[in-house]
Amino acid sequence: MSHFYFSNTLVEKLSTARHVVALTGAGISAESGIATFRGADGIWKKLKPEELASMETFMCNPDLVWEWYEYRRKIIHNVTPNSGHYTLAKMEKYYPYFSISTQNVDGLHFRAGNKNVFELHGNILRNRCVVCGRKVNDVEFKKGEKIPRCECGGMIRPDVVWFGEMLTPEVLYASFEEAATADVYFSIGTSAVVYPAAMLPAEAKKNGAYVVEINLEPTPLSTQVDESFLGKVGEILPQLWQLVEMKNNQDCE
Ligand code: BJW
Ligand code: ZN
Repeated sequence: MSHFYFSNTLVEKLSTARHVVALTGAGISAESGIATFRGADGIWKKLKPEELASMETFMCNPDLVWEWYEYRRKIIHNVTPNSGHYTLAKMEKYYPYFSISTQNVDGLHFRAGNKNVFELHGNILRNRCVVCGRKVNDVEFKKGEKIPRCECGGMIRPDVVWFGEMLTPEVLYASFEEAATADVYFSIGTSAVVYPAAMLPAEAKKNGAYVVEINLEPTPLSTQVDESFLGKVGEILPQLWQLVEMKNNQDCE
């Protein structure tokens, strides 16, 4: 376990902030055992999911896309949240206003106990009809079987956001609102290359938030933030939060 140095400024800002927001990406779930998309061992190195996660591929080859999602669902089903997720759950309890805008579709923030979560790219555990949009939860697909169909005849697809598709407007609007009003904004475990999510930290900064990045490696965002920590979120965030809790306990004495 590495030990990190945190500035007094950051600890002070976190202990006095009223509104804290975190943008999260695949990196926060990596320590739970879910592969990231673009990191060193990212799944997209082998499978080119930029192509898999598209309506075009789904329409041409729905079996392949369903197979990929069923594979990932099984993994997600068998993992648990990690210390990064649990620290964000503690933070939600502490602040008057706290939210997460997540690009992850794995639902682990909810499983860790967070309630105020905006799922920018949907949720892999849900499905919907490509024709009428009806939400369908319990469908299974096994290799070699027919693609699940809705009552209306349309194909069922995972309820996630693929490239070229609009994010749910209410979720996107709320995430921008949260960014624009945050005192401290975290960008955690995201390569910050997928838009419009990648615009959120800049929106926060423009509106006066103190912006903090946590990632294994530098990203296009790193030079724009107030503080950048290179390492595992499951180590950095609990250590930082412990300092904030210690400071608050001292201030109460
Ligand atoms: C750790 C760690 C540890 C590891 N601790 N860190 C503006 C400019 C340019 C392009 C566009 C633009 N606006 C829109 C676009 C197009 C496109 C886009 O962004 N393309 C770019 C790639 C160039 N965007 C879209 O199409 C979006 N829609 C849209 O904009 O609609 C409007 C519109 C529509 C039509 C016409 C015109 C406008 C939709 C984007 C949907 C993205 N969907 C996916 C798949 C979701 C479903 C699924 O899961 O299957 O979302 S793609 C994939 O990338 C997934 C992720 O949520 C997303 C982001 O990835 P993330 O989370 O950052 O993961 P990684 O793997 O990239 O990074 C992990 C990081 O963690 C790494 O940095 C590691 O170092 C780090 N890490 N372990 C800390 N332990
Ligand atoms: Zn339908």
